[in-house]
Formats: sequence, C-alpha cells, structure tokens
Amino acid sequence: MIILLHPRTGKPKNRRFPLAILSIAAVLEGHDGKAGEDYAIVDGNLDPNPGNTLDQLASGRNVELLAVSVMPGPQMVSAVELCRAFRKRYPGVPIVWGGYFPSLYTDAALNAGYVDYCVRGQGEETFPELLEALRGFRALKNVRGLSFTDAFGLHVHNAMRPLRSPNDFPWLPYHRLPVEKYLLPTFLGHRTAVHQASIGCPYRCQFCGVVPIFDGRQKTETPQRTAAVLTHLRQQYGIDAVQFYDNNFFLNESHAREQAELIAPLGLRWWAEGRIDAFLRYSDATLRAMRESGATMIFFGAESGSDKVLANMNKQITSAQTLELAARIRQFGIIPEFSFVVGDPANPEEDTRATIDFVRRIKRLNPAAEIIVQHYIPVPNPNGMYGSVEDQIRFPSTPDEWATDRWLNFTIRQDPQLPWLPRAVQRRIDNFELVINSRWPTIQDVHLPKWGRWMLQSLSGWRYALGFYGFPVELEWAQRFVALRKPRWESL
Ligand code: B12
Repeated sequence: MIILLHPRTGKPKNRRFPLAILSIAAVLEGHDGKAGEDYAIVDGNLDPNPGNTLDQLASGRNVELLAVSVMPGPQMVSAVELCRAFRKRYPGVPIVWGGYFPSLYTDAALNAGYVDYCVRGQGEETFPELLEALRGFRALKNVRGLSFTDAFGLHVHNAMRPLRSPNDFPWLPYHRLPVEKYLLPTFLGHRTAVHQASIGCPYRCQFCGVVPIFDGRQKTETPQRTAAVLTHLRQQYGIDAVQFYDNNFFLNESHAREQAELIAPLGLRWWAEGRIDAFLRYSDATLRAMRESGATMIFFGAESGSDKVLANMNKQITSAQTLELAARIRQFGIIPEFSFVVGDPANPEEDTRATIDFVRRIKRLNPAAEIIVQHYIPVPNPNGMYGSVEDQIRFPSTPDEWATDRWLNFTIRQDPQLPWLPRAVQRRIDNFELVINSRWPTIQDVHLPKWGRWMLQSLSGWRYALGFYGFPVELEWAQRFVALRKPRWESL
C-alpha cells in the first residue's frame, strides 16, 4: 500500500480539497483497463489525529511508501512531526516529500533523516517513475524531477522534467474523499469547491516562490476540461461556488472569454488570481462575460505603489495600470483584491510610505477594493533575489530548523525579523494593515457578525481619516473581540 499524506494546513473550517495529493492519487487510479495501485489518503485538515491513522494503516500491513505534500509554513511543521514519528515506528518504509517546500528547499528537506526522496515541481509523472525505481524497474538517477541522497551521502538532483498540461492527466478521484466535508460555506457560496486549471506561471517576479520551480513556464488545461470538471462537481455534489487556485488564471483574452461562456450556465460564483496588465487589455464585452459567468472577486498582485520598486521586482506592470484597473473594474461589479509586498530592502521606509499613500488612492477610486499588505520575505531565486539580499539572509538547512517559531514566523510573514527592515517600519506596515482592515473589514470573513463589522468601522474611521495609524491598541482589542484576527496563513 501507498499512503498519501496531506498534513494539516489550518483550521478545519478553512478545509479545502487537498488538490496536490488528489493529483497524485489520480495517476494511481486504474485507467484504460490497467489496474490501479493500492493507496490511502490521510488529510490532516480532516482527520483530528493523522498520526494514529498512519499507525492504523501501517501496522500489520506492507506499506511501500509514505508520500507527503509539503507547503512552507504550518503544513511543513506538521509534516516534520508526523514523518519523524512515522520513521521511528516504521524505519523500513521510505518517505518522499513533494510540493513547494521540498521543491524550494530540496537540500534542507533531504537533510532531515526521515526524508528519503524529494519530488521537485509537477508530480504526476515523477511519482509513478519513482515507484518503478523503488520496485527495481528503473534507476533512481533516471527519474527526472527527483532528488535523493546517494550511497556516499551526497545529494543528487536529477534534471527537471518538461511541464505537462493538466489536460494530459486523469481527472481527480474526488470519490476517494468524503466530498461533503470539503464543500464549506465561504463568502462566495454555501458549498465552495476549489480547482486549479493550470500549473506554473509564465512571469518571473523576483520576489515569488513559484519562479525558482517553474522558471517562467505555465501549462493550462482547456476551457472545456475546466467546465467539464465544474459541471461534474455541480451535478454530483451540488457546488455553488469555486475558488480557482491558479497562479495566473487569465492569460489570454480568448481563453478567458471561452471559459466564462462555458461556465456561465452553471451559475457559480467564483474567485481567481489574475494579472493587472492582462485584465486591462480585455474588452468590456469580455469583462461583462466574466461577471455574468460568476466572477465575484479577483486577486491581483499590485505589489507596490512605486514604479521603481515594481521594476526592481520585475513585475512588468506600472502603478498607473493598477489605478486604471481599480477604477475600470468597478462598472463590472467585480471586486478587485490587491495584494502588496511591502518593505523594499533598498529603502523600506520610503516604500512603506509610498505604498500607504497608493493604497489610499485606490480606496478613493474603488472603496470596495480589498487590500492585502504583506511584508516582503525573500525566497531562493537563481536569477537573484529582489532587493539583492543574498548576503543578508541564510535559510535554515533542515526542516526542523524551518519548523522553529523564528522561521515559521518568517514564512508566514508575521514578525519576519529581516535585517533590512527596521522594527519601527515593520510596525508601521502592521498598524496600517490593522487600520485599513478595520475601516473596511473584508467581505471574505463570513463569520464576522454585523455588529462586529460596525464596531470596527466606527472605531477606525477617525484614524483612517487623519492618517494616524500608530498604537492601534483599541483596534487590536476590537479585532480580537469580534474574532476577526486569525493567523494570516489561514487566508491566502
Ligand atoms: C491552496 C494554497 C494554500 C492553502 C492550502 C489549502 C489546502 N488544501 O489545505 C492555504 C490557504 C492554507 C495556503 C496557505 C499558505 N500558503 Co499557499 N498556496 C496555495 C495555492 C494557491 C495552491 C496550492 C495547490 O493546492 N495547488 C494545486 C496542486 C495540484 O498543485 P501543487 O500544490 O503545485 O502540486 C503539484 C506539485 O507541487 C507536486 N506535489 C505537491 N505535493 C506533492 C506530494 C507528492 C508526494 C508528490 C510526489 C508531488 C507533490 O505535484 C502536484 C501535481 O503536479 C498555491 C499557489 C499555486 N497555485 O500553486 C499557494 C502557495 C503554495 N502558498 C504559498 C505560501 C507562501 C503560503 C503561506 C506560507 C502564505 C502566508 N502568507 O502565510 C501559507 C501557509 C501554508 C500552511 N498553512 O501550511 C506559496 C509557496 C511558495 C513560497 N513563497 O514559499 C504559494 C506558491 C503561493 C505564492 N505564489 O507564493 N496556501
């Protein structure tokens, strides 16, 4: 038996389909007359005690491989704990990690005594080839996208494999999960599903963790396949909303238009991530078609209000484009969610000031726009990190070190302790975020009561009006009181 493990990422009420593990499960199912593999899925977001479940599955059975999906942050912390315990009890069972953590920090992952293999990047082909290698039908060195430790204790990193379109792989085996438990209420609907129609991203923003893995490549499934999957989820499980997890859902206008027309009859409300420049190029008719197909909110990486900073990030947009989009999108009734990466290492003070001013301009143009303000934290990047901070940061060399509070806070961008970011500036960013999130509480928090919304808005109004963000103790208290303040990593 093969065990596919998706360690816990957050609170049960924010549970979503574990798409990464389901994608691997898809290729383990039987297809075209070929028998499938014997496998089980363990999801830490559903199972209150995944350690026990692993034990029940492994004791008295021949487990061939424990395969774990690991994203940086709380999921990695949970993976460390589960894998360490599993290795102790079942030392003969190999463990493979896949996902963003081992793809970005491969050596660190292999340095853990309990990680035998890492799958870098897309897993649907690498994983079955690893199984072949473990069964003696292929050499490990011939499995592209795989990393492992050789007999001399050296890390071997095989070449990456070409990216394939999700179209080339079978549908996800939703029936292997208790689907009902994953369709939870969100601001979009009562039964919200998630789907990812593409892998990778064709851009090379210097601050982004997707770039080192996919190196400016993206492959997308056809609009017909996306529509067919959503139709199945609608008919079979009654979904009424969907969150698209693509790094970049809109690439070209004809694709976006066709997609919108195909899913419109399903009557879903949806959220996705897109690019400001791509969106601005679309005609009014396309934007209207998107709205009519259920587009409710679109996340855009605006990143900064300074064109110099945007150029340094290699973002390939201008601040004027962000303002234009904020104004234009209003008439279509789609809410833009603008995300900012604040704290330019060259001049964090100036960047913070410029971005705060810029956010205020956006809010004047489109008060419904949602704002996410994040501290810039670097990720390894072979083309150089944004801010050229290579000499100022040393990443941990083991998952156990990544799992300490200091590095967990770094990953989730809460008190990241960056040598170039003065404490006072970090506090200013946090305070501004608190004021703006109180002045306009997000519509995405379905648990926030009306009175709580009203209280936050009333308390923060004067601060926002005067531009006074310092010492917002009453807002901290109020946010806690209305239970709005949850760890940042629980929302994207
Ligand atoms: C969904 C998601 C989440 C969800 C997780 C939901 C869940 N299911 O539990 C939530 C909201 C919790 C989340 C949180 C965070 N996330 Co997140 N998240 C994503 C997102 C949007 C999609 C991931 C996904 O499921 N994709 C679908 C699957 C099919 O694709 P995949 O994960 O790439 O899997 C493929 C391969 O990686 C590989 N693979 C993956 N796992 C495995 C396992 C095995 C055994 C094998 C063989 C292969 C394999 O094969 C798969 C199929 O090809 C990505 C962005 C993106 N589009 O990739 C960001 C992303 C992964 N998140 C990221 C980050 C940073 C975070 C946070 C740390 C953010 C924060 N500010 O705090 C938090 C913390 C994570 C945590 N809680 O542990 C970054 C990671 C890169 C980085 N910068 O370090 C990404 C890339 C976003 C970004 N652009 O920066 N996230």
